[in-house]
Amino acid sequence: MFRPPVYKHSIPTGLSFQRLGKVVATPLILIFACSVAAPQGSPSVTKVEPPSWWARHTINPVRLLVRGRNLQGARVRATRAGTTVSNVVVNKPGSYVFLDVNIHPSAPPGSYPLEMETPQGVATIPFAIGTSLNPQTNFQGITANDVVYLIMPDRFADGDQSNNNPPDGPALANDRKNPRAYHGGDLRGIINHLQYFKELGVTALWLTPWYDNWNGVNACDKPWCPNTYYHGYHAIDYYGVEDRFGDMATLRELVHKAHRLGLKVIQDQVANHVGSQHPWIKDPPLADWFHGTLDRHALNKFQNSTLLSPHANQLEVRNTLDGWFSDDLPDMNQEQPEVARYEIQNALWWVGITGVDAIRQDTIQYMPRSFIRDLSNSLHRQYPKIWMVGEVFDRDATQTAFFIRGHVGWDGIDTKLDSVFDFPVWNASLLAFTNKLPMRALRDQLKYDALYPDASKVTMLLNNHDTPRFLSLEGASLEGAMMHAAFTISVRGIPQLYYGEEIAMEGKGDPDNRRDFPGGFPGDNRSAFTAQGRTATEQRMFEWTRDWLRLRAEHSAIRNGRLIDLFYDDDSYAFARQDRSETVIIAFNRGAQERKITVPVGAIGVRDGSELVPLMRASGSNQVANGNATLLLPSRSVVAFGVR
Ligand SMILES: [Ca+2]
Ligand SMILES: [Ca+2]
Ligand SMILES: [Ca+2]
Repeated sequence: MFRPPVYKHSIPTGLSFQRLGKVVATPLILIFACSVAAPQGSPSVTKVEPPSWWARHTINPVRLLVRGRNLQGARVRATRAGTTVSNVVVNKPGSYVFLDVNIHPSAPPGSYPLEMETPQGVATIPFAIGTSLNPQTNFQGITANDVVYLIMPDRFADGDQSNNNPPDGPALANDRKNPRAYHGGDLRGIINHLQYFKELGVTALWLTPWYDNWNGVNACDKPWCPNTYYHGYHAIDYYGVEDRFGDMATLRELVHKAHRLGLKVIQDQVANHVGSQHPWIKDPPLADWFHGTLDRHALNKFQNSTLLSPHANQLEVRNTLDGWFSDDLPDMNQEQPEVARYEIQNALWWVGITGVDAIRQDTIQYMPRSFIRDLSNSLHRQYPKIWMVGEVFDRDATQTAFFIRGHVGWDGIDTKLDSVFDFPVWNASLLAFTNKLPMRALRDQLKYDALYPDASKVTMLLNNHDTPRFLSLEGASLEGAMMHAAFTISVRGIPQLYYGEEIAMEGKGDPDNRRDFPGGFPGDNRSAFTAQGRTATEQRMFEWTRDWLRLRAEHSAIRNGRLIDLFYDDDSYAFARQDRSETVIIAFNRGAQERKITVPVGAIGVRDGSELVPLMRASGSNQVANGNATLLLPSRSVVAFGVR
């Protein structure tokens, strides 16, 4: 999530809730301003999180958070052999109970209700033991053999109009002319177009969050109102599927059908914050569940580098970790062990219940690094191949590299985070292919790969939902967009595309960069899902993207080979991707004139007498002599060469 406009500052200047020094959080701080002395009624249960778990899980016992009324004095017991209950703690207002459920390894799947008793009565806590999904076909992780495709479900395709008008959704919430309203896209719409992704050649779908969000409309007198949470980043239920997108059965169907086609699915998780309409806001399970309250909290000043610097003062560090991302995004306190436990179980539950292959973690740097490590370790303990990529939205590679698996920071922590988005190289590519930096800037940025334990692990984004689309950048051209795409696909790392870029979609910053995919919605007069429905420009970009993805799929060196610089100046950059079996040379010429460049291929073991042959379209080959090859490069384009 990129930094949104600041809606309002709700705390007076000078009031600060940042904490000085590390606070050792006590497990249960039950201090509430007023204790209710009113007569207590019979207990009731309204929510159980998680609602189910699994036998023989790496987390056992599982800790439940039960929401309800009149829970003071509650005692809880299991009603069925195979489960036992312990460590029951009721919060002071009697609105939440924490408890451990120990699951016997041999307990079969089924319903395991718990019985809760207070002096005023008895209530049932529904709970189930689920059937584990097959690890051969689920939880597969992401590697450089994959290509990720980012989708905003609301903006991609409306496959089920029956979910467009939930009972609590005002009419104003639906408006395809309002870029901040719901447009009707959903999970069924994605299921209906799975073949499109196969045709394009991507292998993994990252959907923006499917947690249930508030169905209402925010009103204000600012230009960004009326607005809705169509994007999914304001969860009101960490265990619910957005009702406008579908339900759990549809989500599981999507993952299952995607897997059958060889497509993986990545869930967008947001552990840093919830939406301001979450029931926790008015009634937090614990006094320190959040950093502050809706009325009294610090705002994040996004001094990201204070997280990196060993010399930062704690006032700034705590603001960056504890400040709210915006006034309406309450910041979770992962240093409260009950919060950390809740969030780690939540991440595991989604993977286990849906079979997703990977997680994209939003705004990850605003959570303690020790929590990122514990989350990563817990995920990998249960699902050895699972993969998590973190959003460290920063153009400084020192910052992004600080958060990736494989090195211990000055703080003694290795986050074990599998991947980070490569915003630094992405930024250099945007600037180079819109002629704002010389082409050698790509090589100059890539040299900072020295900061990563393994630079092949980074996720190389083409664009995302928080950034202007390429064609709406100043200085952009279709040829520039094509070179940017080819670079993203052929440089090291795991490529990540953003829906619509493959059809040369335009769009400035959020929310203009989240336009509807043509043909995905009832009444659309054409469909860009098919060649017949695309404009000539859209078709040209689609074929180009598809062809480069095919090239990547066909050549192991492009996916997993070493990256070796061969040539760089103002208008050209040429590099090799080389593994044990082959060498591929990718050469860019962004200039207006055709040109020849001489590259020292002898230095990478290509022998004199070999020929460099263009891999994508028939044109002349180039003989290697005296360790050099002279490559003919058409203007404003890129050529991939193989060695023969
Ligand atoms: Ca719909
Ligand atoms: Ca909803
Ligand atoms: Ca935070």
